[in-house]
Amino acid sequence: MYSGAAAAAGPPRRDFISVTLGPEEAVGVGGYNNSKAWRRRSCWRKWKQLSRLQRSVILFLFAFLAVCGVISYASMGEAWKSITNKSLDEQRTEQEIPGLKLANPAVLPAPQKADANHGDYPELSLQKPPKLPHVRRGPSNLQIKAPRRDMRLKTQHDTIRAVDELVEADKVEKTEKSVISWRGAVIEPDQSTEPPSSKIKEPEKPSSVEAEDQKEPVPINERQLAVIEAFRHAWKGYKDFAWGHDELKPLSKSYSEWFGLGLTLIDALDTMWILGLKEEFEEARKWVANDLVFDKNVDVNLFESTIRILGGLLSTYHLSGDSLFLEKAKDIGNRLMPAFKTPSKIPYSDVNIGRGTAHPPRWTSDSTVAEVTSIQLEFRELSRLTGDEKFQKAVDEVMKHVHTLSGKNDGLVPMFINTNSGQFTHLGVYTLGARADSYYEYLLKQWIQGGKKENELLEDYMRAIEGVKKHLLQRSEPKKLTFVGELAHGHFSAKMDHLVCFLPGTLALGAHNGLAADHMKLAEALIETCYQMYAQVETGLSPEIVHFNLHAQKGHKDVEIKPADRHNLLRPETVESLFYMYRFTGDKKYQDWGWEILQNFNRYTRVPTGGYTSINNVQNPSNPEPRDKMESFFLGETLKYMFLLFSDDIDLINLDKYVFNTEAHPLPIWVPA
Ligand code: DMJ
Repeated sequence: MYSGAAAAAGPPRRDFISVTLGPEEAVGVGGYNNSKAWRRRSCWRKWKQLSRLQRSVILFLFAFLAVCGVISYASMGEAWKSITNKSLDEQRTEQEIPGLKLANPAVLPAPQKADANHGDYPELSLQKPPKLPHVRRGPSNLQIKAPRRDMRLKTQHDTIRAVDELVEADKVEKTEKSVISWRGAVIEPDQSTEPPSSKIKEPEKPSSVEAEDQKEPVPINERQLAVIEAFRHAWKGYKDFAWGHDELKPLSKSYSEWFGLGLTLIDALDTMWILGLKEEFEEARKWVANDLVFDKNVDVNLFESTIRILGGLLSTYHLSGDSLFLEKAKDIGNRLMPAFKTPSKIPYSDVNIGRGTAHPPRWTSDSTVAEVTSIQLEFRELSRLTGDEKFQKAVDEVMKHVHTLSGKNDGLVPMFINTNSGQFTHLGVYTLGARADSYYEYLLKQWIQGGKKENELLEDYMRAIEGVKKHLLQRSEPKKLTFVGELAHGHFSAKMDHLVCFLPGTLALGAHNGLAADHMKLAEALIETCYQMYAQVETGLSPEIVHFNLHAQKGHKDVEIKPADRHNLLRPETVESLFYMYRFTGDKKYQDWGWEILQNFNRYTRVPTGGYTSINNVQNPSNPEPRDKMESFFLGETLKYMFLLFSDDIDLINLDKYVFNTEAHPLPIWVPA
């Protein structure tokens, strides 16, 4: 296109594109005049000079450009929207664990790069995470530090790879250096948790907050890696031969059923979380989501299913933030409630969770004292989470009733209680072992859980420890080990169950919470005794029951073992107490003792094809007589306490924020210290 005026002035024909009316052309005609009217007139003149075809082409061109403009505006908007949404999604996903469909962000340790020791395990070198902005989400009663998903998962895989390599290279006993670090789950201390109100309220949920006080990560060390390896070996056996069943029979490569509820799997959930075994955890989670059904015509023991199943689900809910576990906990909690429908409100031992009926054992209407007084932490927590008081009311009533009962001996309780009369039965026998043990443990732990306000619980606990000192403490010969015996109708017996070895840990926990300092002294003496129950035995593993020598005899040790008592069920109590003792004193000898015990479990109870087994004879290293059973508490408790014992991270299940139930499932303290 060209301008006729411009052509008359003799400029070269201009290009079609140069239809724009350039100032030089105007200047060429009549000098520079940039007034709006002049420009309008000049444009109009030029427009009129164009042929119809040219005008049509220009109009078409304008129309085309306008349409293009509208279309591209619309698609840019979409693109912008999706960019914005994507970045929000990414932010959200960073606080979730893939595959877990978490209702709330996970709360356990964010594995992080260890700065030191890169040389030995270069593949484990992780970077120090960048500081993330502080984000507070969810209800304020439990503010828990959130892990960083990317770091956590990376370290998990690194951890597992490290374990594999450790096994392959048989480095377990050679390498001293730490390689991976974790930060423990922490409930923010500034937020208190109130007991349930009388109204049913929205479920309490764990919530997360990014760490404000980013501490240097504490590396996972070689001994912890050995625990992870042991756990994976045990899990392999369970997975290969007993998946979804209660217990593994590792020798016959099969399983046994007790309640038919996947007991080992549920007991092990929070251990897997704490050890960082997320792949195993996710697989187990799928089983819980798809296969765990409580609507079954099956009798379960109230105590065992409360401490293992309800406790395991609640703690896993707290650690993972995954509401699936709370839903399952509510379900089993409700199904256990018929147990409390007794004339005395002292619960029956057994409940049919499908039919909603409960009953005592066939031969008696008694329940065991330890059983009816060691379900409180779990039901109280269930009330707090659901806002439904009925759970807490039922178990508090039991404690209040037991508080008032006669038949105690300086705070020591008999072993049985009648569900009709509500009175103790079989009076006159006192033990800290089977049938009474966790009564004492839960007095202290409920007091801690509830924020140290429930004075009757403390009173009963303090009185009972005085009763222990007065009636049950003795010293053995030749080593003068302090031990807790039993009293039967005024006669002292120098018999001590391995179960009693929970006591040093509980005493230490009490002392840590401000109770008498002499409780700590007693704890130190008793844990030495529990260790000797291992060390003085041929396999280095404790029997179920020992008898202590009260009189020195040539060639005799402190510990005597009767043939019926020389089995070992992979129990946790000594390792549990070692964990508390190490946490509160920092004395490395407790870690060393635990390490010896782990090695002896590996030596005498490990089954090559997967799993660990109870043994019949701790006195025969050449044939410990495997029993072909791996108890669920080996994964739920023993290995968990081992891992925690070997950790130097006090925030890995901080004892000012969590209280462990008697099956080693950590539950939050309502008013953390
Ligand atoms: C576990 O089920 C619990 O620790 C309970 O309190 C006692 N018995 C076993 C472990 O020995």
